[in-house]
Amino acid sequence: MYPKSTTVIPVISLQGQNCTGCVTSTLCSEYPAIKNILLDDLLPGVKLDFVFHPTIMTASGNLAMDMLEKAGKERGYVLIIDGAIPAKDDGIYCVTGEKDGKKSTILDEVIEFSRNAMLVIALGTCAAFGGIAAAHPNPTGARGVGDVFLTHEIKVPLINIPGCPPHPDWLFGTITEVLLKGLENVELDDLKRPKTFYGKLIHENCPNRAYFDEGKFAKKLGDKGCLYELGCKGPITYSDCPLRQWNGKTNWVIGCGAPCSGCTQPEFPDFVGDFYDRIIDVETPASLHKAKTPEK
Ligand code: FSX
Repeated sequence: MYPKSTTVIPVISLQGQNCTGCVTSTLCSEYPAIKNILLDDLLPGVKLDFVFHPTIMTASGNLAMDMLEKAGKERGYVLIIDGAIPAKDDGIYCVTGEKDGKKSTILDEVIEFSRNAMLVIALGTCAAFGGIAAAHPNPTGARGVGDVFLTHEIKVPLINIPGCPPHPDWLFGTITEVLLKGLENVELDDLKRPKTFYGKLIHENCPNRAYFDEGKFAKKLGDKGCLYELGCKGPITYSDCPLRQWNGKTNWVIGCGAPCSGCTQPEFPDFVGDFYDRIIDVETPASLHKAKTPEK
């Protein structure tokens, strides 16, 4: 039991088609540490209560399904969904449990448990936009939560926290921002991503930006220079990875000398191009110079 003065916010976590990378990443939160998120107040007097979480709960089978059903009858919980939702063939490609002897699919659960939620968070690019699960030829009809909401006319507030995987701060920082400012005051972009974390292109804060501006491009991994010609998707990708970094600010993808894969974008993975393929239609200083120079 919690002190009477504590506001307890129930959290239900559902998992669809995923690699569990989103959960693994966010459970590695360091500031605050995940043990403090699970056991202590997130803000003074406000506590998250993870009532159903397939990866960390000890209950299984009927006990777990009963807990989910009971939690879903209460109003005002936060529903976190990670992984894509296969919609083809009535969602049969992602069965998460049984209810009254019948298979329960993630599609059924998203529809059922979204309706009483005060906020739905689509965690990870698969949940936000379909991601890897929806890559061509998408045999299961995988979709993001927003698409499912459109089809089933679900009008609950939705925030997308893409990333393959997403940074733990993007999830817990967003929940904290909602609690501090109120949902209506959290600024989202057109893709329902919080601007606090996805407000700028990687390109704008990249430590290699000066190389790009000078037209100095790495020709192979390990070279000094901008990684644009080696397939870096930083010029079209919104996230604060260069500033926030990963694993307790240890490093991040470009800091390790690898190109950004564009994983927070709805075009990922099919339409951002292969990992090491140069994105086209980006104006580099060299192409701008060429465009401005009259042909002889
Ligand atoms: Fe997708 Fe997440 Fe990538 Fe994996 O839940 S966003 S494949 S990190 O696990 O769904």
